[in-house]
Amino acid sequence: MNDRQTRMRRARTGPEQPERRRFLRSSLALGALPLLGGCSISDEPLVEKALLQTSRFNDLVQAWLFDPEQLAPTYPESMITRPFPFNAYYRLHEVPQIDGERFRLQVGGLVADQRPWSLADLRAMPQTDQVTRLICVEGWSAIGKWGGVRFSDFLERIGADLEAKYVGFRCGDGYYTSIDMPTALHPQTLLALTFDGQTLPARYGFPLKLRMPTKLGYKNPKHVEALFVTNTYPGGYWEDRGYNWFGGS
Ligand SMILES: Nc1nc2c(c(=O)[nH]1)N[C@H]1C(S)=C(S)[C@@H](COP(=O)(O)O)O[C@H]1N2
Ligand SMILES: [Mo]
Repeated sequence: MNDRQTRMRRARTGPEQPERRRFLRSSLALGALPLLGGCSISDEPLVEKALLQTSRFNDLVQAWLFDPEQLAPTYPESMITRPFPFNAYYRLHEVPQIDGERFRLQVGGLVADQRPWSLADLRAMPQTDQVTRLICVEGWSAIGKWGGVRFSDFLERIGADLEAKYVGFRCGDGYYTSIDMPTALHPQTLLALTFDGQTLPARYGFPLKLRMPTKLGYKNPKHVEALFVTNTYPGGYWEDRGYNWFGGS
């Protein structure tokens, strides 16, 4: 078999990582060039459109590269970053103070059981925790320990359509984001109720944060109040302002 045949076969049967990386690099270059060719740099709407198309193409490539069984690194508790950084689109004193007693998580869209969930209901589900690294595009990363309900367990429990494309999130501070279903079902994706063994503090997203070590910080919504399963692209706060939607790390 010649090189080209081997490559094509790998592409069909699921290539190993270096092959995938090379594909990623060349496809990004190929994706950008024809789109940008032929418009002057002063043609801003066109350039923006081309960049957006490239970013959406990048989403497809990242979704294709995503391995639902590949685990993100975990760390010993001694490596937890203290103090753990806070980040949001506003400053620390503006963090929403949510009443845990009155809190109900709303569940909607392509979901059989749309009953809202109290914190006690969520705490009664099987709990797990993990020490993982959060990577923020602003140029920092930090290791933390989050505990809570495995999100795949939760989605199964509410009778979510697991064939749907997206899970969208609305937050108590006006933030919103959405993720692909394969990432929602990843074994390390947690509906986090605790941080460092304690009730999730307000600054880290009380009462609920969706924690995914396979995605960049901005994809991890804090103060989650509602989630919905859908086939309609829901976007996100930073995604609608130009951040890449898939946002894998
Ligand atoms: N509700 C909400 N969730 C959010 C954000 C936000 O502003 N509001 N910022 C995101 C970004 S950009 C990052 S890096 C992480 C920071 O989480 P931390 O404060 O626990 O470090 O939260 C993410 N989730
Ligand atoms: Mo971030």
